[in-house]
Amino acid sequence: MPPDAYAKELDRLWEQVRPLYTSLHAYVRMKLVETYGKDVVPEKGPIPAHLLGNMWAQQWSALYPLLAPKDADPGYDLTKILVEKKTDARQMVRTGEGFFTSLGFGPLPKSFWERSLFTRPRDREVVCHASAWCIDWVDDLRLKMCIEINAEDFATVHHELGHNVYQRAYNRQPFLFRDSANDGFHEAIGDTVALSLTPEYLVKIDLLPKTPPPGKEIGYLLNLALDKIAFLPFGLLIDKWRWQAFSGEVPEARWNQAWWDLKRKYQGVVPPMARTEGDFDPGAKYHVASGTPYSRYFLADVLQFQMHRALAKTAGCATPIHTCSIYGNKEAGARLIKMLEMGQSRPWPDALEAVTGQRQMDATAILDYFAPLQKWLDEQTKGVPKGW
Ligand code: X8Z
Ligand code: ZN
Repeated sequence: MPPDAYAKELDRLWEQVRPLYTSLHAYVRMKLVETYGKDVVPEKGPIPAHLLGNMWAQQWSALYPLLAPKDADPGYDLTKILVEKKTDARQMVRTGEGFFTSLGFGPLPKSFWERSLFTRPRDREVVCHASAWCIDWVDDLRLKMCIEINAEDFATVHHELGHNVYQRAYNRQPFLFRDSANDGFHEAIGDTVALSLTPEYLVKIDLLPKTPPPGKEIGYLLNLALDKIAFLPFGLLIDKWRWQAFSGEVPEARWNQAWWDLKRKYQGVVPPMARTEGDFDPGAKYHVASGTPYSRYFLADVLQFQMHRALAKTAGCATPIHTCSIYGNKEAGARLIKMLEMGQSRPWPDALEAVTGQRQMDATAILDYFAPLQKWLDEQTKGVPKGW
């Protein structure tokens, strides 16, 4: 795909989901106005980024307790459950592994358990940003992550194991094909599986005593949207900024300004205090400092819902897709494994087709998934300004 067509493709997908993001933004802003007052949070303007509960304002689920619908909260807190059960880092990874083996993946090799880093070492500095490795390009799989016992890291463990199982699945391809179909695929696999960490699944693995009563889906969806929908414009703008900087379209003397211009335009957030070119705020993001491409995560956000929708169907799930879990379903697993084994040996539309039957990336699965939430958000924000 030529570079300009790629940029256009990202914009096309963003336009599909922008209305949902705008609704979520309006609801969050309304609640923040209630909490902090309109002198702090403008009723019609962008949200001060420091109020969103995340250093980069990229995922907002830390705000969930403040935003939770009174009558539709699922009534469980996965972080609390994990802590109360005295789960340790290794057990979090074992649980993640258990999901993948339930789909038909082989267990992780012994060397994985010996050579991975699961906790922050006390005696030295390490890069704690989670990453998954295949050191010998065959099966020396490793995870490097300073796992904390909470719901966010529980999902991240699945994200990372998605990389590891992909790496192993394509290890019989010729060397040059040992990578994902496109960048987005590598980032999407573990997240696709993590969309199956439903309350019903948590009951099955004894993390939750019983499923929440019916009618509590809005809280579940809102919590997830605060991560997955809030993330979309962030996932989009990092590379937009990088392309502007690297092409020279924006001179170095305006790099920080350009960063905040994009944050305002796409995310509708502003810095809490005046910034200057003496600040280099993009550099606070791991991927900018390390030179890791980022629109892959935007694509992954789209792809994971598209794949989840298709795999849930393969698994015969007939209820709304946010209630579907593919845990234990070998048919869905086989379909996924077949695609992973292709590695980069085929053009990515072939890989996408193998799982979803579609040759185009398509954000309508996000809209399907969050349809009940979209309706609820619109009711909550009736008469409340939207946009910034
Ligand atoms: O960097 C990651 C993974 C490792 S590939 C933990 N993610 C992005 C981030 O943290 O900014 C996952 C979600 C987005
Ligand atoms: Zn990743």
